[in-house]
Amino acid sequence: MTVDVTNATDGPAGGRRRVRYPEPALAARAARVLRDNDTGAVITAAPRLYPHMWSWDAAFISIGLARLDVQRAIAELDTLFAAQWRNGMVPHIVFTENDAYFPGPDRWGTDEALDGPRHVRTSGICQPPVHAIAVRRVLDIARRSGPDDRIDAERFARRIWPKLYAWHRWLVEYRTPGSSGLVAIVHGWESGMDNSPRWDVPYDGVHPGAALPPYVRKDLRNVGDPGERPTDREYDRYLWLIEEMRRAGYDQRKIVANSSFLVGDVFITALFAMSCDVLIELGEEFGQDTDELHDLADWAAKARDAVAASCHSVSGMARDRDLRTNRWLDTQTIAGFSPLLCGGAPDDVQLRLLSLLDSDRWSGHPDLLAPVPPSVSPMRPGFNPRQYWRGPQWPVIVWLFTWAFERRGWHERARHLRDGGIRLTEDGSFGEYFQPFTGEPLGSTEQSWTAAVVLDWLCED
Ligand code: 2M8
Repeated sequence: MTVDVTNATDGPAGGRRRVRYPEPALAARAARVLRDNDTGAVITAAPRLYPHMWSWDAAFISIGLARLDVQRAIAELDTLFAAQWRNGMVPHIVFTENDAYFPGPDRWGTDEALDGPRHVRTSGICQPPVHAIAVRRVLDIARRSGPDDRIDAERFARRIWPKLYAWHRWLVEYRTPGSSGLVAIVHGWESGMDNSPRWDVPYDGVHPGAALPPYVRKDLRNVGDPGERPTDREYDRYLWLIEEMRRAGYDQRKIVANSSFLVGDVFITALFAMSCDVLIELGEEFGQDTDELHDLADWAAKARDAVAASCHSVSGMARDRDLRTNRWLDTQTIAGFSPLLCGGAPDDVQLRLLSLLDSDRWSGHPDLLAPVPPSVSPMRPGFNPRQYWRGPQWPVIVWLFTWAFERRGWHERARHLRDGGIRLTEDGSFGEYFQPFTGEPLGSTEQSWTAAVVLDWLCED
């Protein structure tokens, strides 16, 4: 589909009666969101709530951008990787000059960190490693769009490959402690699913000290209802973990050894396995060093094994592991389906997961507006259809499943999810997340990554 931005007529977005934009108009609106959120230097994650560049948002955004302008997509990923830390970490936020978000760079205090970049200010943690997937997608789109785009994207893929490898190596060297083989996070924000019930038990072990400097939240100014965002109690814990890291001078070894939160994240581990596969394919194509390709194959195999080993013996759902207490964390969240993303689980487990995903506990719940999985099962006690990662549906997560299912050869399933994703987002609000029963957009509207994945779906061949 050719996207005509002049088709982006203004109209009600997410009002009382849900509008349904036809696909060309929806694509045009999505394109306009990306254009409007472009500061010239970066595309912000959202216009008001998130006025900076976020790591995994930038990856998804580059995929949507590639549908409009391959050069701009490449520039976005180049900007993110220019902020890569010397040890290989890709930071979760690259800050712009805008000070409307808290915690900003002063609170993170990474300027003195030994490994941090010097020319730009960043946060001191990371986010899920989906960047190789984005590079692959940008390259594939560019190859279909014309010879100039193809040449540029191939040069770019070759150039960024060593940076991606260094990023993956960092995750293995610093973030795969202990014997579970799961990639560990030291803050719920690293998972991207900030206040998911996945983290409730480990956060119980985080006790903000009296030394927590006072702070004022800014996020609540930018959402209609504070109930859509994490609570103040949760924020105290988020901020306390930052305090701990600051005191450790952002030294990863110290943080992993001592921080009050250390969890093996099964969803990140599955994404890591898939991203390593993609990096191998790209590396083979562009003649990268065979030792490095072997490393990636080894890391992917170990990550897959770790995901498979985490599966619950009855439900089959994959589990995170609290690495401070050495306990599995049993929660009914979307992360439980991680083996469907990366594969590697025994056939019977995979079949159980597929039928669970289709059941009324998940995508087949009769009251869903769109048949795509919510962040938490609507049948789970504590499911909250409006609050952040505790129930709503997230288009980017749906995109990840469509991408993985397509790659696994499950075309019909991928198409079904993609259609559900369009149904969810066709109101043209590009909500950050959606109330699963009504389709009401929640959190921010004009969220860049939502616009990006919708564009990618709509422009698919
Ligand atoms: C949300 O996270 C930030 C903190 O990183 C926040 O709530 O302030 C999450 O949904 C995260 O996954 C996302 O990358 C970020 C920007 O969209 O917002």
